[in-house]
Amino acid sequence: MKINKIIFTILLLLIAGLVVACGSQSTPEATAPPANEMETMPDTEMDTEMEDMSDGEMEDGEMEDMEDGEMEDMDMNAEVPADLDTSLSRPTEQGTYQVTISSELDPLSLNEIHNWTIHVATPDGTAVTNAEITVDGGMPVHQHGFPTAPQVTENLGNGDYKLEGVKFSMAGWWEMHLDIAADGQSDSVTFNIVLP
Ligand SMILES: [Cu+2]
Repeated sequence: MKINKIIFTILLLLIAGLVVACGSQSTPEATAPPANEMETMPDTEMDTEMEDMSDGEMEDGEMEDMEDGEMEDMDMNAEVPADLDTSLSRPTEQGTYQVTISSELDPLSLNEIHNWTIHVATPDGTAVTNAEITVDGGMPVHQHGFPTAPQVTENLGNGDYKLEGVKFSMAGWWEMHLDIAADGQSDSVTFNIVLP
């Protein structure tokens, strides 16, 4: 814990230095005491900071500790749009397919690698049994991707496909984006998943 606090303080000093170096705008944030800086920082500066962390100044473990401790005042759910559609069954963007996803890990929890099943059907409900599916995603507010590289590894038949290696490393809003191709057609769909 002591080490984490030292690292946290160093980070705050770095950020303060960055703010001074970046400019002459004397915003209230720039002169705020460090203790309040995390809360009062505008989103753009926060993003910069998160990226800096992921560039290696902090290891994953330390990041988690921070979420548990010093950063606990940051409500990740405040970043989730109020009208976000979190349905796990959605039509693709062009309406080519109806796609339903379900997690083997239920309820979802942080930092557990787990699998999902993807079901692909036509709009009238006929299973699409020969789809090629690629997956990516991440946290749109933080502009970072998945911490793992989830892949469809198995065609289970009846329009079901096994998606392996999903991990959510932070609370908040994640997007899971699927590109689906079959019979010379392709379409995509994005699911919104909120981790508590
Ligand atoms: Cu994030």
